Amino acid sequence: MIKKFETFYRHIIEQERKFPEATGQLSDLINDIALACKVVSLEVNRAGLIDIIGFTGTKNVQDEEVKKLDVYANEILTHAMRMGGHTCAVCSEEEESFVPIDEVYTDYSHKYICHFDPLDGSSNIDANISIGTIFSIYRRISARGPGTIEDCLQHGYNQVAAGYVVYGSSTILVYTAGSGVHGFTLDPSVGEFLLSYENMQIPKKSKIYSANEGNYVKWSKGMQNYIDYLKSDDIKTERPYSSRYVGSLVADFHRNLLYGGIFMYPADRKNKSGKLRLMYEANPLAFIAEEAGGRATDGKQRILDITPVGLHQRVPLFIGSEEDVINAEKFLAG
Ligand code: P6P
Repeated sequence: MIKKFETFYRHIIEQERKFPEATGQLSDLINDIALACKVVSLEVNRAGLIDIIGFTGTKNVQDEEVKKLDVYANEILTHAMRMGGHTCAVCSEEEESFVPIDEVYTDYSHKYICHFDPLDGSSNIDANISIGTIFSIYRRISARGPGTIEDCLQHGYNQVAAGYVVYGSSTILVYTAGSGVHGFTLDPSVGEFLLSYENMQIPKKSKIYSANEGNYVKWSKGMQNYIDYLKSDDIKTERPYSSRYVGSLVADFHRNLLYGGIFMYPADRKNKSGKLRLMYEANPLAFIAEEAGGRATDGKQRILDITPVGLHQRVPLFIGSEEDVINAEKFLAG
């Protein structure tokens, strides 16, 4: 079968043409993010050579050591959003609060909000393990001017687009704007993201589970029972499953999207709300997972239905193959 030779830009424009009322601003915004991620990819791939690996000596709002590449990625993405003219505010995992954006260009309505985790999995940077950028786009609620906290704290089901870029053996961008999930591989020789996965669908059932079993003793009995179930012998239900855990959400999610799998970061007796953040990790990946025929909940509730109360709110996350997530929920309720 001849594969389409389609750039990300062309794909976005094709999608836009399906909506006659579209002004092209969302297309511009998504392309601005893709350009920023190409720049980040350059630095991620050069980090070992130009000594920006290592700590800045500062800590972010999560009280985590900030790596130089984190800071760089955050600056690139925030600058791209500020200069792009299509967002009225951006919310970053690296920033305490949202960054309101004054109207740079009067001819744009600055009608979107963007949340992003500029460099997820950054603790893996100097081990040369895949890391990633996650983004999530909403329409603003306020009428005009710089964005407000109400613009930024919307339910995940209001997202108009979401995606991630995984910086690994190759740089791959995966996104959805509500019409399927599509993946693009960066060809560094031409500097373009080229279509490599069209209409991605996550297998309904898998044989892979991803969880940090170092937390086993802190998990609820239901969670422990589920992991024990996955590790026990039963040919009929293709158990035991394989355990795959990179410790970089984007890398684990991307593998499970391609091969099937369930990723779990549950609450535990130390982290009562789990570790991962609702607005710039769980919501964007949940939008993608559902568009790809998968499922994403906090163990009970659909991630996209969770009412946000804070920009850095954490939630337990069960995401991936639909049947596996449903089964996990049964054990958790048990
Ligand atoms: P743990 C990386 O720090 C991250 O936020 C996610 O990318 C990853 O899935 C998770 O934390 C790993 O957490 O506690 O297993 O090291």
